[in-house]
Amino acid sequence: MIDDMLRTPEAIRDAERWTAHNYHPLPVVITSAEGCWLTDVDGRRYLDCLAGYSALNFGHRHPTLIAAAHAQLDRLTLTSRAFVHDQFADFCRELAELCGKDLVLPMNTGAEAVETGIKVARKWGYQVKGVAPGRANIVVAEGNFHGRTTTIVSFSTDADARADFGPYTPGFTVVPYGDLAALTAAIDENTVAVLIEPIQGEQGVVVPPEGYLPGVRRVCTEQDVLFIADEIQSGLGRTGATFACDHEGVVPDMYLLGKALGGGIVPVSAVAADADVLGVLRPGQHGSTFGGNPLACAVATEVVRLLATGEFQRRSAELGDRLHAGLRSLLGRGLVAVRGRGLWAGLDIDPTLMSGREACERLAERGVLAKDTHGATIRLAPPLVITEAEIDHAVAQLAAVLAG
Ligand code: IF1
Repeated sequence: MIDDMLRTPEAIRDAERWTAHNYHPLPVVITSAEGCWLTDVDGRRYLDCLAGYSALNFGHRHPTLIAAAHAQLDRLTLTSRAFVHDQFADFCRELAELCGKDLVLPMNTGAEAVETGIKVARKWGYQVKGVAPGRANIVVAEGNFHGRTTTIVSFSTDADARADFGPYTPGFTVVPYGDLAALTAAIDENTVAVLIEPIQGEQGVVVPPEGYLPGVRRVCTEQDVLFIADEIQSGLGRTGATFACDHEGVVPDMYLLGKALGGGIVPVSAVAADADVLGVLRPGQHGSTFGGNPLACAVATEVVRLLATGEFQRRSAELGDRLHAGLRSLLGRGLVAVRGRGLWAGLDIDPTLMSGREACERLAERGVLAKDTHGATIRLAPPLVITEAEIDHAVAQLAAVLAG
């Protein structure tokens, strides 16, 4: 009887009827959100510990970002890059300064930033490094996740992400993540770049061994190879620093950014690099209808200004310590491993207890939303506006789920 009164089942049926089934979402239907809290169509509230896969670092509908969006909506939303607009320079300059780079190329989705990075690295390889035409190679890592385009899945090691999408794009060499010797051995005269996540997200928030990132930096410098850091998920405050690379004092040749850059309001991604790299592009060689549009720039400029204060990075570091201490207390009490940095954690649940999916379903029943990655691994990535009490609440609900 009670079920018939709930709006959730019908809303899920409707959604499933009219969409491709490329996701298996949790059975929750969200209708509103603020900060870290979501409300579903039946009035139930949830603490968001996924944050849109790190696209909601500033929480749902951060007032500064919403205000910037509203103001721009009432002025100008799209011009295409055929013309300039008055929000463009501020966004590119302020993001370039945040990254310590000369130039920014704005796109929309993370995959577009990754594809842009691949194209620029190849062109740089031919025109600057002198790699033989058509021979450019990029070294990538096992367990990578860089998006869903056919070129990107060509070098994926995840069968679900890659199977039956061939023929695949050549020009990529896969090496074990965290293995500097293997990466070094894979570099030859045709290598134009190394493309890695400083922390692997979808693989389960895998932090590489101390010294790996500085090693990649050194080898790329020595071999005249571009170090491309995919900070689309790890960047913009998530790990307790502006970029995950910052923890080891590493500056890549190219930052790939996305997700939180759009403030959880509009898709905004970007490539940031110096002129000797991004300068290889000439008019007509790359572009995007919506890339760098006025609404995106207005929101993303405010995102950059929020990050420029360092407040969110500090929160992520300090509250991340509290989160990880709480999670480590569950080792041996249902958790077999905890990984991560700042307000970003990958948890391996004892597979004899339950799957990651089941854990997330039980967490949802207790009003906490999280997402499994593979098998018995779940990730926690709450908005960086979460409070100590909310962190303690999330850990307590996880403890209760694991205790059965
Ligand atoms: C899905 C997770 C997956 C990314 C990194 C580029 C992109 C992503 C490091 C592409 C996107 C999203 C995509 C979404 C689920 C989520 C994800 F890792 F975040 F959990 F899939 F692995 N680089 N990650 O994490 O950015 O084109 O999506 O804007 O596709 O299921 P995008």
